[in-house]
Amino acid sequence: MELRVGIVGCGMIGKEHAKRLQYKVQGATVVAVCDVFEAGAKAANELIGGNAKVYTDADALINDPEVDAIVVTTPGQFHKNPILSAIKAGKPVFTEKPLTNTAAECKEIVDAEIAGGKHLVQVGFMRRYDRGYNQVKEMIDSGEFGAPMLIKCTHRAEAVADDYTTEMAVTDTAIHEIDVLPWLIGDEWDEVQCIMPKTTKNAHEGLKDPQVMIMKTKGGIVTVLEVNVNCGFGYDINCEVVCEDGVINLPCPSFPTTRKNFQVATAIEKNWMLRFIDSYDVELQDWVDVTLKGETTGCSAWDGYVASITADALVASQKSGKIEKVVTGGTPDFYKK
Ligand code: ISE
Repeated sequence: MELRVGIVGCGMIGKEHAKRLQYKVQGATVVAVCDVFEAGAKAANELIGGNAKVYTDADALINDPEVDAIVVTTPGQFHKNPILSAIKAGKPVFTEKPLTNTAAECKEIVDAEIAGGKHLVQVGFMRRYDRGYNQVKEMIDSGEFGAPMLIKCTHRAEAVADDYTTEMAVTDTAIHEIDVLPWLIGDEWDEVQCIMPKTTKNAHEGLKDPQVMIMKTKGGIVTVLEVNVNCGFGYDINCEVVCEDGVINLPCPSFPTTRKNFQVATAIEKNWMLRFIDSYDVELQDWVDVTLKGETTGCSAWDGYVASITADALVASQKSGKIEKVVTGGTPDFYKK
């Protein structure tokens, strides 16, 4: 049986996922694509062989009886409506991260899913499918290194577009660490703070970059995260977990090391799509497999909501400079695993 998928949002990641679902993932066919800009939807359709229906109205795609499941790849601020429409139509929906850009909107989604009584939403936090992060999780879970105490992370990118804002350092970038680290260590965020060092000359007007985010879990584990999105040299994701009996370090995946001109050099990945390409493949294959069985997996709407509550607290700290509390009110029974 094939899962007939409709894609809402045909920008860069929408086109990538369309190709991935059509040509790499087993068990799925992209039968419809939608973008408010018809040219974008048509371009996505061409990339997958030209046989999908082309829509400019997301609700029309979602309610098409030939579409079994939805993938939402619009920009984050436009995630809410298609997700709510998919829930209303009773169709499984995979949305790219973040669930939405604000906790208030995420809450609407969580409430709608609970009211519908069926788990339909999966949020695309692809790092949960990355081989390296999974190995780190296994090592932590083995207990061999003792309890984690401190996590030191960098989230660096070569450069960002002019419409990238100071808040997006949290809602678009740090949101990955906000989601993946509690999953990694089996804990929950308790309080967070954002500190602004001197801004780089490479940041565009009005953008504060780099930023340092300090986050503490209920269990007392402290994370120090450097977000630095105009570093100029590549996409540099590092995560070091300092435990009681040892240290687990997840560096960038390895490239050959060369020696020439009195230098030892190793390449670094250019961007996030290349760094996490395998994780995206595994993630969407898993979503298709599980959806075909009528089940859900991975990061739930509740997980996406909790990530957004944490992001809101960090954005508040960007403004206040103070430590801000992360208050979730506790996991509803519907989402308890
Ligand atoms: C982008 O949307 C991503 O999800 C990347 O993983 C992240 O590194 C980047 O900062 C975001 O803009």
